Amino acid sequence: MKCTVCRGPAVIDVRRHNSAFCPDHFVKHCQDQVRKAIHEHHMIEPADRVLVAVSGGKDSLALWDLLAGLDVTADGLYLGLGIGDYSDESVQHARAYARAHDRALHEVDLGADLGFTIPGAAEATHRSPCGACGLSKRHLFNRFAVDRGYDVVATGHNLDDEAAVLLGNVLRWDVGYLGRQHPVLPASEGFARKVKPLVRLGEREMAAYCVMRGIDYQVEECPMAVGNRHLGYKEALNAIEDRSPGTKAAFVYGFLERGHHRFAEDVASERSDLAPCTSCGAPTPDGVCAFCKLRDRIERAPSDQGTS
Ligand code: Q46
Ligand code: ZN
Ligand code: ZN
Repeated sequence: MKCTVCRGPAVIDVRRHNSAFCPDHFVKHCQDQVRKAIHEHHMIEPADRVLVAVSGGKDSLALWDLLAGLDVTADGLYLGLGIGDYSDESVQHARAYARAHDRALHEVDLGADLGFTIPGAAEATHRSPCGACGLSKRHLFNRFAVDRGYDVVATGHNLDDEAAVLLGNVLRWDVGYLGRQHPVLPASEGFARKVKPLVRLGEREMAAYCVMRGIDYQVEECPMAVGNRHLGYKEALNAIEDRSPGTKAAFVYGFLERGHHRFAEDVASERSDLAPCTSCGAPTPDGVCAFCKLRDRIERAPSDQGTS
């Protein structure tokens, strides 16, 4: 296998691009895809202050590294979810990267700073851990960015993630989620801009990128993900992609080009009907925001569940 660019020995093939790359040109391929995504969707302007949501996994560390390679200086924010050894190890990877590359890493710990953990929240609310986790991440990353003057929150969602979420939304025809599924959510009163610069790169490419750049990352999957719907969609899409390389990209890019605007109008007015949460001040349609309601439910649950 030879590098498509320089004809030197290739170490990875990218079937959807019908290409193979040596290490140097693979890194360049990843940078090109991120640059293209940023440019195409107007994700980041030169003067923006950028906050990367860092989990310690391959995607977020690769994103942080790729942004630096494109001269986008970004700080990181690690959110401690309290998921046992998985969280304990993840934060070590995030800190090690920050130390080695001299980057600022902020940390917020759900247990120490907010009094609950994700397993505790799941138990107290009898709901899936991922529901409480996603809600907490969205709320806390945004709040941190707004409070500290960051313009943009960048997350490591990759092409596989976006394809799996899109498949789930289409299978249920969830038009609200389809209207909000986009690599850029613009800023508005109380919200920083949210961007997904890895939307043109797959999971396998991100793992390979970390290996080639010598980035040590959390290789374990979150134990709470086992058996969730999202993983099932990823497996189904992988089976299709295996037979027809390029299907995931066609699915996601085709939606963004030709489908998204049909659903976006329905949700366009959503953000104009918000008022500050009476408890924390975050914009919400309901008086008290979903995050404060979650915390309230956890606090009311029988003791010994909130911080387990
Ligand atoms: S971290 Fe959180 Fe994921 Fe773990 S609990 Fe679910 S949502 S699976 S990206
Ligand atoms: Zn090459
Ligand atoms: Zn609130």
